[in-house]
Amino acid sequence: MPGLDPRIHAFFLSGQDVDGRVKPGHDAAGTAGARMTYIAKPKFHHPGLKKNELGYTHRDYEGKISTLCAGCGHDSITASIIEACYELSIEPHRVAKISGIGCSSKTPDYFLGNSHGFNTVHGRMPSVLTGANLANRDLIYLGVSGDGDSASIGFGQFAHSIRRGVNMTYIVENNGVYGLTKGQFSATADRGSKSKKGVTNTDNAIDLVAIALQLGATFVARSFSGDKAQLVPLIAAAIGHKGASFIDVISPCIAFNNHAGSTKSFDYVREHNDAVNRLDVLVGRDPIAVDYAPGTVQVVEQHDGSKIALRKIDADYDPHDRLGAQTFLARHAAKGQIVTGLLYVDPDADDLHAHLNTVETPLNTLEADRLCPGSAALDKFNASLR
Ligand SMILES: Cc1ncc(C[n+]2csc(CCOP(=O)(O)OP(=O)(O)O)c2C)c(N)n1
Ligand code: SF4
Ligand SMILES: [Mg+2]
Repeated sequence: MPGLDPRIHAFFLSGQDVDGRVKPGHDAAGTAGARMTYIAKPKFHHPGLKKNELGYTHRDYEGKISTLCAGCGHDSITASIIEACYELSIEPHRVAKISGIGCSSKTPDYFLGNSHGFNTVHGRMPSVLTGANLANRDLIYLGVSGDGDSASIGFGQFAHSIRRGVNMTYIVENNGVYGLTKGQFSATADRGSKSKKGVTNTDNAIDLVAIALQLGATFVARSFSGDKAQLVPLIAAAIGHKGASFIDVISPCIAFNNHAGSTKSFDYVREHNDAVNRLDVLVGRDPIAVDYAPGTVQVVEQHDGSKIALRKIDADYDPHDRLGAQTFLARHAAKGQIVTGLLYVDPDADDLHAHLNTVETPLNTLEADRLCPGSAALDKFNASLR
């Protein structure tokens, strides 16, 4: 790499990433020929694979081969995102997937390989997503983040993107630790939970679902990476929702937070999971097959015409009552229960573009004279602000 700063050159040659982990395809010394940062999936597949309305198979919604630890909850969320996009027959080129830094933020590399992607600085996914969304409202925005990325360094960014009502599906892959930097407690770790080495967390936890409700998110859900039947339709419904959709997915880190004493382990979540509803999404075609528990059904129509068929498990739970959802969550959290399902939805919500009355045409297709209408228009606008 001629002309490159020698320190940057050394980094590229090194077998370790910025966090000191051995890069995939490297040995620690970074020997020649081992400098591969990702593993592409082979293109061939069985000719009989099922196709969606666009004629695409699941394989068309996949990305590169995951380099996460085998068994990591994040890989199951990747599989659910692939499934939801396949089921919705989304055109991959219409999706922008944006993430921060962390094992969770690496996952957009493992799904939707034919979509737009931007891996931002740690905790800065929401502002980059907001800017992209304002410039081009025609794309489907998928923000993927971690509990460290969103509840610690990116907490302010998370809050403002939600309160502004950015039209996006914001997914936090929540394992209660900084997985990528080897398992420090994150801000979502419950007070009293124990690290792998037995250290007790003495700080209070941030509940991102409670915060999202308080900040005015218009679609709020919690799920578990191990519950694909619940998670796939939740993601599909969130994508169909116009406004800020937030899904907190408990996603156990098998390397650093899957032991007794952790409240984000597979066993703990299975034992304390209290699902309030199950849903199905209908978009002018067969509903996504889900594993329903018995109960009443309520149909919620969204702005794009898609319908959410909500099967209530807790008959008293009303997903249109923001205040009720907040109290319900707090009461269950105090008992150590993890409430999952669609917790709140406002089917008539609008988004940041509606709040700001922005132009409907994406900026990259707006004619030059409309993009820059000249100094007279600027003078008039400035005068209106005085
Ligand atoms: C500005 C900045 N600060 C700190 C780091 C170090 N760092 C990398 S990932 C990470 C935490 C990741 O945790 P989380 O978002 O929960 O993702 P996980 O790995 O658990 O999926 C930290 C602190 C960084 N890369 N950049
Ligand atoms: S360290 Fe934890 S979060 Fe990261 S890939 Fe491994 S299991 Fe997943
Ligand atoms: Mg984490």
